[in-house]
Amino acid sequence: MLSENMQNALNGQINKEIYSSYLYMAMSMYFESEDLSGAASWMKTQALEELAHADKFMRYVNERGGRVVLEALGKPDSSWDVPLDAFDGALKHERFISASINDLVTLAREEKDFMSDNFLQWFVAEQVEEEASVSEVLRMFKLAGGAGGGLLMIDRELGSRVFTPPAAE
Ligand code: OFO
Repeated sequence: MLSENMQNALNGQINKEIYSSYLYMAMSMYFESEDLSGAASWMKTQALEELAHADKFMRYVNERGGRVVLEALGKPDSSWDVPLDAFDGALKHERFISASINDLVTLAREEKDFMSDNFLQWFVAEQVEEEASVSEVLRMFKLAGGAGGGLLMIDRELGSRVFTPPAAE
């Protein structure tokens, strides 16, 4: 059985994961409006992945006899001037999510909730990938200088990303 503290913290994380999806969907729509269909598709894939993360947390709370409570979502940003700004925002957001996962692990250890600690290790590893993949795209955008043929090449490459549900990884 989850402690009330842990249950509340996990519900908070579920909200953050669904918000991540909302934010990346907003970024996807921004890229679509900029005629960057590859980046739009990359971000839509990321939005789906975030929903899969939320689902993983929700199933875990239920498995441990807890109660999932869905809270209101914040309004995501939508004011990016150039494509690079959106990926910069995505990296900042992923660092925030990593810190939040670290806080959950700290709480699990303080409470000697080793089941939650073990469950959370999947997310600790996932955040290494999340930060790395966004950083890589950001680097590519910086190299391309934000315009011209380089940008189109990056956009084509980003369009090749496909969604893989976590369970199938
Ligand atoms: Fe769920 O990892 Fe990104 O936010």
